[in-house]
Amino acid sequence: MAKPPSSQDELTKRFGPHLNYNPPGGWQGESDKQSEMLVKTHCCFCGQQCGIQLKVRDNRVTGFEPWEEFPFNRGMLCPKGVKRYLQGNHPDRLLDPLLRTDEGFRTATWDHALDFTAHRLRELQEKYGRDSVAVYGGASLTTEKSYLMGKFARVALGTRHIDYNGRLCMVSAGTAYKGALGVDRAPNPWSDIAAADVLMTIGANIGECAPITTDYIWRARDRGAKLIVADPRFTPIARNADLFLPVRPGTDLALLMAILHVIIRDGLTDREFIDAHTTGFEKTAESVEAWNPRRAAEVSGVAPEAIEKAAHWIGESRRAMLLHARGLEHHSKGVENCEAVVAIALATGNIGREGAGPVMVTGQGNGQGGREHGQKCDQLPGQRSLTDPAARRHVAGVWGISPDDLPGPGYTAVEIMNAIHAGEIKGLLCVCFNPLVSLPDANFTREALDKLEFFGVIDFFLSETASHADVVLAGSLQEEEEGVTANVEARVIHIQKAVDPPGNARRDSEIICDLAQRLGRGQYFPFREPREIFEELRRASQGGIADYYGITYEKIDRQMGVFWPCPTLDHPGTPRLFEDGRFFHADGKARFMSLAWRESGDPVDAEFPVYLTTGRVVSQYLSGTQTRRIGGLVDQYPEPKLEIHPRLAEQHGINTGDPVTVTSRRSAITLPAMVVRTIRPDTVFIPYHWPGERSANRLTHRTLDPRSKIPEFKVSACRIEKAARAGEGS
Ligand SMILES: Nc1nc2c(c(=O)[nH]1)N[C@H]1C(S)=C(S)[C@@H](COP(=O)(O)OP(=O)(O)OC[C@H]3O[C@@H](n4cnc5c(=O)[nH]c(N)nc54)[C@H](O)[C@@H]3O)O[C@H]1N2
Ligand SMILES: Nc1nc2c(c(=O)[nH]1)N[C@H]1C(S)=C(S)[C@@H](COP(=O)(O)OP(=O)(O)OC[C@H]3O[C@@H](n4cnc5c(=O)[nH]c(N)nc54)[C@H](O)[C@@H]3O)O[C@H]1N2
Ligand code: SF4
Ligand SMILES: [Mo]
Repeated sequence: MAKPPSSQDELTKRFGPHLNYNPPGGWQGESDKQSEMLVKTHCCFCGQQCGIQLKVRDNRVTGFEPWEEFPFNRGMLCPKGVKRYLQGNHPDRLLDPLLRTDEGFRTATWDHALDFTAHRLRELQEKYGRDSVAVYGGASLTTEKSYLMGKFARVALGTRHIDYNGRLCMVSAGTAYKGALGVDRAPNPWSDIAAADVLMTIGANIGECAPITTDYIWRARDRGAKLIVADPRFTPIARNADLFLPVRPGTDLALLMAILHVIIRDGLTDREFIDAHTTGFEKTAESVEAWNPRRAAEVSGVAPEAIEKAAHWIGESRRAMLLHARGLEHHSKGVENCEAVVAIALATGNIGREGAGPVMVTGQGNGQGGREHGQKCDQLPGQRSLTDPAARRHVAGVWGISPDDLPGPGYTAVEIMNAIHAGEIKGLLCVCFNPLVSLPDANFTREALDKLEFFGVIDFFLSETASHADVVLAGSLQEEEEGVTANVEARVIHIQKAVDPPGNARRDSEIICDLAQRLGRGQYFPFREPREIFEELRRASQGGIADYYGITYEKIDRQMGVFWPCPTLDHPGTPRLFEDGRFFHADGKARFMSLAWRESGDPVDAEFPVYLTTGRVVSQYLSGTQTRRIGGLVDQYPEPKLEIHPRLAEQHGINTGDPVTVTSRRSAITLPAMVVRTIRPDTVFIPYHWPGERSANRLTHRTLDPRSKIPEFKVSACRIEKAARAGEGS
């Protein structure tokens, strides 16, 4: 079947010029206080999940007010939170299901679209086997919807292939923490950050990507805390750092091993803690023995003196926290990188206390909750393992099926796309995921999508990926369905339904349950309201690691959030993990992992001598489907630019604004240069929020971390040259 092009321009041409939408009447809409209602809920974007009050009038979200009492952000919002309310009534909202015809998409009735979707999925399974269809979920979904996706794949479709976009995000951290500490969660509440004496951020652009966390760091700084920042770019938070470590992309492991080396060499370890609460220290110590600061400096580009200083500040402090995000984790050694951070915290006893701990900064809105209840290819609800017989029995019992009917672990997100490309997987249902923009090696992704015999999408906008679908089911925004999410601290919070979906769009969970019914499995999906899903989820998670049994919507409202684990109704929740010195492994001990250096999957050489790294800017969110449509955000950063250091720019005769062609081993794109002193001279940076010919992911590669299966978004090899004009080279 011929698939249409998916560039943004093409979409605009076909679906109207609404990409830069400013509402009539200004940002706040009209204000008729009489009929207005304020709904206390949360921002739909990043993992901070800031509290916000949405203004609602006539079943429409018309503006917002700060929610000063919500303890996490105390009324503060970043530019995306301020503008998020503009999505609901956006002219691009999908108001009906769309079916592909020979003339392009046509609106269809729900009956027709759902019948067609169920029929095609079953047809493919009958012809090619159950595992010939796969499901993609997403971590912007509420926890109820995430739970439903896992159950839908395994019970309604009976396929083992379900995974989600958090595979591109949190899994290196998750794998490392699960292995070392027995649990995949940031161990500390964010109030601990303000109480730390030494803070180190590693590969985390806090100012732009976790904006509210900046406030916690400033509170620590006000008390005299020291701040260390490790990043190839001098990001906004670095301006106030006491020590900046300009690490070369892909070399954090060398840097961290040397920090641990110095801590051990100089006797800064907490022997008592290590002996009482951990195993494996000697092997880890051995693995870093050769990594003295001089050797690490050669690999990482960070001066030996700076490494010594960082090691001493951390090792001499009883309140050190190490915060890391995707700059550390988007690597083919992303898991080892995180294991090194955890090892430094364990070796110095900086864990399980106020102001002390290794901390992953979760990215997506429900990045935490979305990875706890079964949409990961290897997990069941409650962060249980799909291969654990007891876990299978428990969850199958709650679901009313035999454990023998529960499929085993399936492919991860990139592996699913690889299997589609190879012709092994023939059908895909994609909810809340825009893989054409967000997976590495976008040309490969496009080829794969075009091979699908059936492709269904549930989204509220026609994303670039959705434009390749056979059927697009018009789903709901966060504020159109009640539920819970878990923020960056694992604080479970209550998303309120503010309005109904517009037009004929439907709540995501209704769509999934209706599909299950049409697949002949309706008896397992009797849910009319998210609350009913949550009640089942509580039981399915009971006794698991992420135990939600003691959480109710009412308790969340009373406490302004409940931190899991929360095993009983009278349990207050667990803001800080490991306070009793016990970790989540059977023996109660934390595990040191041995560390070993290896090169990235796409190394620089004479032909591709420059490091390319990719990431974010403050005003855009992920694949940009949402923020590229919001006026006031898109204006702040309307197109991707190439950040380049003056020294490298000069070598190529490049000035700010010049079109530059960036070529990697996969492809080439051309985009304007932005010459800045805030990046290493051997590295260039491109934000990845754009599709098509300006997509950073045309350049990236599909190397995965062997354990977490995360792609290596943070380091590719490239070469650059000044282009005659924009648009060349793609
Ligand atoms: N504005 C905005 N905020 C967001 C998002 C968004 O799209 N836009 N997305 C959310 C999501 S899902 C996520 S995952 C988070 C991501 O949050 P972050 O991980 O903080 O953001 P990134 O820009 O992906 O990368 C962070 C930093 O890593 C650096 N870096 C690159 N390579 C390396 C390396 O090899 N080592 C080290 N140490 N650093 C490196 C980059 O220069 C960058 O400053 O943000 C969340 N918040
Ligand atoms: N080069 C490069 N690539 C990257 C990264 C990078 O740093 N560099 N970062 C990676 C990371 S950390 C992440 S998290 C991924 C994210 O990548 P994606 O998950 O693909 O990004 P999103 O934009 O969140 O895509 C979600 C889609 O779901 C829709 N959606 C949002 N909320 C809902 C909902 O409630 N219901 C429904 N039905 N649909 C919804 C949105 O409209 C959008 O089309 O990108 C990854 N890709
Ligand atoms: S920091 Fe994150 S959750 Fe808070 S307003 Fe900004 S995007 Fe929304
Ligand atoms: Mo992410």
